[in-house]
Amino acid sequence: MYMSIDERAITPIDAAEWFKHRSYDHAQFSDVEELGRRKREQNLKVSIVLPCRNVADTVGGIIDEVLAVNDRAPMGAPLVDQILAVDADSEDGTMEVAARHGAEAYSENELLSHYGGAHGKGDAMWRSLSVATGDLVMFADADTRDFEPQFIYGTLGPILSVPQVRFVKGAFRRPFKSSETVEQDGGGRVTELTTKPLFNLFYPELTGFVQPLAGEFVGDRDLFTSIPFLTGYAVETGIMIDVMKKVGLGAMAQVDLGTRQNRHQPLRDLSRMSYSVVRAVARRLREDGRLDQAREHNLPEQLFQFSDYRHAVATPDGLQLQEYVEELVERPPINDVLRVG
Ligand SMILES: Nc1nc2c(ncn2[C@@H]2O[C@H](COP(=O)(O)OP(=O)(O)OP(=O)(O)O)[C@@H](O)[C@H]2O)c(=O)[nH]1
Ligand SMILES: [Mg+2]
Repeated sequence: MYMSIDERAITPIDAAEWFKHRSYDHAQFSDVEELGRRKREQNLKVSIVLPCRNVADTVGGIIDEVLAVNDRAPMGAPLVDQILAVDADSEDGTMEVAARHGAEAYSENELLSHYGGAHGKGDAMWRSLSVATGDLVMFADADTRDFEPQFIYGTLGPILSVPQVRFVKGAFRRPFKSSETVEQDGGGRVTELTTKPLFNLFYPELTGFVQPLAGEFVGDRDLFTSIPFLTGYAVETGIMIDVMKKVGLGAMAQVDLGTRQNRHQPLRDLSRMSYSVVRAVARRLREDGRLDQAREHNLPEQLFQFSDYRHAVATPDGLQLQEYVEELVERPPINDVLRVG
């Protein structure tokens, strides 16, 4: 039990400060033997959860990669002790593939079944906590084509090596591949167009995260079991906000995992995904009484006029936090102006 999670001093730190001290690179943790020893010293077990919906073509390779990393760890100290695939009753044979490659495969609907049928990705992740036994729980999307070993050791690296760190989010470049071209950073459109602008406005502490919606992250089981989970695609947004409230930004980290290519959904499907993110943020704001405040114009005027836009990005030279000054001025109805003249 991490007794200190609730009591841990929550020191509010600025996103730029945080970015400097809590951004890591997977290469810092490539000594898998050393990482395995650290894990053994701390007597920690690790579960990895793969939420799956029609990923028969990718999930097997990901499980193989996890097992290959385990083979590089010291005898008796694998990095990952339990591999869980939590499947949306996919019709493409995902469950069978996952089980054949060595995962414990569950239907999301059979876990905590008294809650009825599962509501999307977030619900599957939440239900997986009822069967995840590790002290640390790592999540990873199961639709990644180029799943590399560093996705495992890179994500686990900071949490196994830096005592203050209790939550680690993956960061990466996301190319956008169309039939003819590859645009190096064209992926992650919901993140760029919805999450980052919303965080800039309402949760500036979180603006240092390059991929706040990444499905690759790890945290203490005690942490994940003590926060609510939003269902569907709202889950990552909710976790970011709730983890920050629970353990503070200083206990969160990000790690550059390189490049990640996954399936791209059509733009019109992203609109709904975007809406999930907006709803997650609105829900938290309402709970904190901040939506009403905004309506009463109690937010500082300055926020509406001058606002630095912080943009965390992964580049060929590593992670960077760029800052732009965005001025938003409201002109009065021009009738009012012209009438005066
Ligand atoms: N169990 C379960 N898994 C899901 C569900 N929806 C999505 N997933 C899985 O969750 C992971 C991420 O879902 P995606 O739909 O790829 O979402 P995304 O990666 O944010 O979106 P893209 O950028 O379009 O890939 C994948 O492994 C999916 O198979 C669901 O309803 N239930
Ligand atoms: Mg995906």
